[in-house]
Amino acid sequence: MMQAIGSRARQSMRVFLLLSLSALIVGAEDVSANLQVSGDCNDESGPHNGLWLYMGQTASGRPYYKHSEQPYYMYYDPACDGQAEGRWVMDSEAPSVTAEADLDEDTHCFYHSRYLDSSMMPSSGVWRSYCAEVGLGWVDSNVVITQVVTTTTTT
Ligand SMILES: [Ca+2]
Repeated sequence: MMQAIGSRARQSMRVFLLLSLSALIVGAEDVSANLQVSGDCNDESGPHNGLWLYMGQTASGRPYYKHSEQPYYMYYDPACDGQAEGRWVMDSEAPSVTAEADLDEDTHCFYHSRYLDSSMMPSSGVWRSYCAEVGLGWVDSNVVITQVVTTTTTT
C-alpha cells in the first residue's frame, strides 16, 4: 500500500515537472519569431489570415511584420493620428521605424484592422477588422495569433 502511494506521488511529480517544462517552452516569447494569424473577419478567407514575417522593430521597441503573400503590414502605433490611444494595426502602409507616433504619416487612423492593446507583441483577441473582402463591413474578429516555431535540422 505504501509503495502504491509512493509510486503515484512520483508519477504526479513527473507529470507536474513535464507540465512546468511545457509551460516554460510555450510561454517563452521569441521577439523575432514569425506569426501565424487566423480568425480575421471570423472567416477562413479573412484577408489578414496567414503567415506574417518578422521585419524588425519600430521606434517603440515593438516588432513589426509583413504578410508573406499580401502587401500588408502589422505594427504597433502609439498614436495613429498623433493623439489616439495606442493600438496594434494591420494596414497596407509600411510603418516608419523612426516615427514616435502616426507611423504611416497620414495624420489619420486609417487601417484595415486594429486591436486596442499596448503589449510588446501582437496578441490574440477581438480585433476590429474591415471585411469587405468577405462581403462585410467592420467586424469584431476573434483573431488568434501564434508564434511560428522554426526548428533547425542538421544533416
Ligand atoms: Ca496614421
